Amino acid sequence: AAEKVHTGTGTGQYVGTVNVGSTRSGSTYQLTDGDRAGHKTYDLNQGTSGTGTLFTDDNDVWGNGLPSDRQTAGVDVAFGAAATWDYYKDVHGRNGIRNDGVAAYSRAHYGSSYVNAFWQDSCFCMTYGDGSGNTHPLTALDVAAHEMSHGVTAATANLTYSGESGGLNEATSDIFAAAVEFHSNLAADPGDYLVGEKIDINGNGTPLRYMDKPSKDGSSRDNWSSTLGSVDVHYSSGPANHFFYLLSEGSGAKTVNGVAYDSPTFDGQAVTGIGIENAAAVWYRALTTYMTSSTNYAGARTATLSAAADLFGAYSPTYLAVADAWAAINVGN
Ligand code: ASN
Ligand code: ZN
Repeated sequence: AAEKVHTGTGTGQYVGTVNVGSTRSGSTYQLTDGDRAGHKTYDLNQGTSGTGTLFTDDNDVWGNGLPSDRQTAGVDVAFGAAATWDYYKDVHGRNGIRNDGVAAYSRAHYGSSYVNAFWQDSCFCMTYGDGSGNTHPLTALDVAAHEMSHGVTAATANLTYSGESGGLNEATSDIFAAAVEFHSNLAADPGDYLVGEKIDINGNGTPLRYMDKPSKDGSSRDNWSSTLGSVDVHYSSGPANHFFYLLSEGSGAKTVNGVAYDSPTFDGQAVTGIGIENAAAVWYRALTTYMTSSTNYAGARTATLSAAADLFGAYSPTYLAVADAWAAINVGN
């Protein structure tokens, strides 16, 4: 019978050296996290279907930080799943993605040079490619949190993945990716309002997305406009990401964990930041209590105002900051 152990350590490419949840089975260890409902991490070995093989190891020391060691990606994604599980449980009292105590599972090494990662409700699992040259895997902490949060959205508001609701679906994943990263407080990957900054997906050191000024990626929108619903959901997420940055940190230039931000606002609307923990609490309650599959940006505004009223009081300073942050992206003016 498998016996739970707590002694696994691993070195990922992005997370550094961390604890990983493993389980001993006979004379080997498995990457099965007994502390988090038995979440399993599999090696797809460049395949694109099934589960491949469960990562196993003979001494419970996993990966070496280099992509040439197959276990390295396993460490990053297992840690990402654990950190995201812990975040939802410890911060929001959510017991797993569906709040039913059941673990999802993770699959690393999907395909060859596959530059993406994805969540699927059909398998209740997330999957990660190895990136360009199989050396820039899409296995960073914020990517794992982003993908798992698609599962949370599907289990709650179930925002339709097109038009404005699709942008809000994408933004929800970016918002909780940032929240998980800050909450995890990893020396190797401190919290920021960038998405995918560890991967070097563009080969020039830039991240995939910027929440303080989404248009820095060349495609995302900074503010709501009547044409927002016609752009890709990874770009119509921009205004909601921008809202979340402004609500967390406020308008004006600011440096957080060594990253400099200067967030523009619509019509110069000033916003007083309430901190990322309060901002995430508002978004989580809005997502799980008020948003529905057809919620658009105007509906997200009323959902977050209702959430802020519940949590902090109607017309409290926090409630008013939420209203100001929406005005700062041209919603509710
Ligand atoms: N990685 C992408 C995402 O989570 C996959 C997709 O386009 N759905 O958004
Ligand atoms: Zn996504």
